[in-house]
Amino acid sequence: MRLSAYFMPTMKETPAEAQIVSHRLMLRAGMVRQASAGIYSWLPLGFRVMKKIEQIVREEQDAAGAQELLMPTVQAADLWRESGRYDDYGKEMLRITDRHGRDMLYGPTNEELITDIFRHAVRSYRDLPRILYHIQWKFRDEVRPRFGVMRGREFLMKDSYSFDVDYESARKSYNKMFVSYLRTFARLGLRAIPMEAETGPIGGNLSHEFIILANTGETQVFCHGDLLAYDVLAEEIDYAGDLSHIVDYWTRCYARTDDKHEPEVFAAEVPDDKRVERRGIEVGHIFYFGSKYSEPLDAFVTLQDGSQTAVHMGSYGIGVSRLVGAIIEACHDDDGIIWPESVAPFKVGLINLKVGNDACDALCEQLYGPLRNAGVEVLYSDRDDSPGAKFAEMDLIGLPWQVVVGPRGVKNGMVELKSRATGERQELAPDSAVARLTA
Ligand code: 5CA
Repeated sequence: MRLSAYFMPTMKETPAEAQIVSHRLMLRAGMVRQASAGIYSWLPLGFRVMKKIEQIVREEQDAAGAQELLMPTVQAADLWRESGRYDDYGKEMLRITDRHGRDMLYGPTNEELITDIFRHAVRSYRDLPRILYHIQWKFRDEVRPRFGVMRGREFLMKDSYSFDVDYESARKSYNKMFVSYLRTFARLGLRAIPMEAETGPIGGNLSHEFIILANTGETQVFCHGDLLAYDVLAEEIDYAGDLSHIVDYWTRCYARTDDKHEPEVFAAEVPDDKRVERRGIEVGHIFYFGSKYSEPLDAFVTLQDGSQTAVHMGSYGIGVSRLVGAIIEACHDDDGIIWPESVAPFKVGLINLKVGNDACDALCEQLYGPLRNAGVEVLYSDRDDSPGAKFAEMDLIGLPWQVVVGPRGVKNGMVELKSRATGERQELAPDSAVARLTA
């Protein structure tokens, strides 16, 4: 993509309304624009990042055996009356009346709708277990939407739902999602720690929040420091096998959000020098709630002996749009964003320091073409701006690699390759730079 043709409305000033760094950087980098309180338009740069996150979430859900479908955003109120949540949900639910006077709502979550799909389709234990998921916009009329996309009113969530015949089987589904969440967040470049958590309006008695540590997080968390060193990607995962040893490993140390925190237990279980008390951002939340929805909504299956049982269910959420902000909270410096390569909107920023200089222009084209042909996503800074402005802009938007082409280097047939994360610079021949970036 040539920057001269790209829609990326960056800002030099720091927007006054943004209180936290991720919000400031997202506005400055031209990733989002507020449409109204807690509701955002995603501009091309931000949208690219969100799509990459979505794809990693999808790949890890699929690997765990979950199947993707798509439910609508607008739901009928009657279904929520059946579960009893229509009134319970309170003012957070956006209620809508259609032209026929029917009560509708913009879904804040989908337990009722998925249970409705399931009860009409499945009658026998033979059709279980199943895990279904979708990636869809939600609306919650939060009292205080804030911090940009971190606590929005409209936000993109991946929500999965599991259906099993009994607790043992449901626990296996829960474990699959638990492990797939660990892998998902690690692939996004994040260290997310599963913590015992309250279940709130979703319900049930078994639940973990996946938390990344950040000073701007909204939750106070307490955990054992050893959890910060675990590496899940090093492990071979067999989703068909028993995953309980991995879940046990990740849950044997103290890790709780403030709702579940017990200071005496924390003090007794965790040595002084290992106690971590920090703020955290909730990027995922998983729940097992048994028959909380299947019973009132009449989602029963017939077992082998002919008896009927309400299906055991769980639900599993990831805040896809929140993750864009959360990753920035975890990955930035004073100059701007530092994208992990897996979610970067482009891998390479190609900087032409002297647009209009024949040798510089030609060398840039000589890099731009082969990189693109090799499938590398390149943003080519081809506008006639000052070098300082170009460097600042590239650092702000945080692409992992910068290739700098200037008149001095061109004379010697060299370009400069800079890593945004480490700041390390290297002089290379253009071919070597291409080879390095396509390796
Ligand atoms: N039905 C369950 C799981 S599918 C559910 O709704 N869980 S949740 O309420 O915990 O939301 C799941 C995830 O969505 C959260 O972990 C968080 O990352 C994200 N999320 C929740 N509320 C917001 C919000 N207002 N803005 C942005 N992301 C949010």
